[in-house]
Amino acid sequence: MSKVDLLSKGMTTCEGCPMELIARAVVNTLGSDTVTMTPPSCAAILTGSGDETGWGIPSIQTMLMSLPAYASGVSEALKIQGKSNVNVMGFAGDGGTFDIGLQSLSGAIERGHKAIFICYNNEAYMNTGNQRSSATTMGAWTKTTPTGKKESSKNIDFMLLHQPLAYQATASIANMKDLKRKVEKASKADGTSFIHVHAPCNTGWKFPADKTISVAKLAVQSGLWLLWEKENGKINVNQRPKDWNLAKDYMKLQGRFSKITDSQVDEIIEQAKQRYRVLLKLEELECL
Ligand SMILES: Cc1ncc(C[n+]2csc(CCOP(=O)(O)OP(=O)(O)O)c2C)c(N)n1
Ligand code: SF4
Ligand SMILES: [Mg+2]
Repeated sequence: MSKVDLLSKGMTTCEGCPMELIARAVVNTLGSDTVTMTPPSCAAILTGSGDETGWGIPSIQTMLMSLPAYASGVSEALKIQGKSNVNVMGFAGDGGTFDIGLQSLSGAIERGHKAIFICYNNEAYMNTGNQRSSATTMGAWTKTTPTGKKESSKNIDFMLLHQPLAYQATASIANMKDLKRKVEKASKADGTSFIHVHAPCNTGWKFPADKTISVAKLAVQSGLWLLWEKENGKINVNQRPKDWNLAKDYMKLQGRFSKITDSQVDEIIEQAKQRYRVLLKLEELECL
């Protein structure tokens, strides 16, 4: 951990914001030799505009569709300057990662730039008022899914298994030690890293601000959010689901699921079980 907090206190994020918590943990783990960038999103609050920024490190406000292209450029420039000790960290939401920035992310991974991409997944376009993204869970209310989202969330982690990532992981604010360990691994990886962090957003998901960590814990314990990593071609599951039925408690805490149907709940749990079964099979392989 760095000795000083590399993200200012008193940012104008919502009370109980998971994104700010993730950003603080990530930047303080990476340390001051880091350059960061955010796209338009809630994370842009951290980067700020004009003369003010919350980061205690160099930061760039990028466009939504091309943060990974900016990161590629910064990474190559640092390489030319011989600054191999500087981390390049992209910090984007699900909209900027799963949807609008996906092409650029895929290109950066394919070229293998040394950069760490953190996706904090709050499952919607929150900064523009809570519109659905491809990461939104089925059945969830958003401004553009007033009767609940009909489609399943995109499984970006499995999609990226087929891209040449030097390090890949999922993480959660329910297990900060695990998150920080993964960030450290990503900083040492020789190539592109991707860490996908669950970000229960009390404002958009409609639960009390003091329940952010409780909601994150229920997601992990219920198996709706699986913690695993892929390193040197090998998959490791880091935390086993405790009880699939906790998925119902997880959803009951959140107003966004007030219109979800029983069959959608069953389908979501079945999909989570299936993802877990696939992960366990992949874990058996020596190299993927
Ligand atoms: C190309 C482009 N399309 C749309 C927008 C408008 N826009 C700004 S922030 C944002 C939401 C981004 O959502 P996400 O990446 O999930 O981050 P969050 O706001 O949830 O933190 C959108 C759609 C934009 N700035 N650029
Ligand atoms: S909308 Fe959600 S992610 Fe955005 S600042 Fe508020 S709590 Fe954080
Ligand atoms: Mg989002």
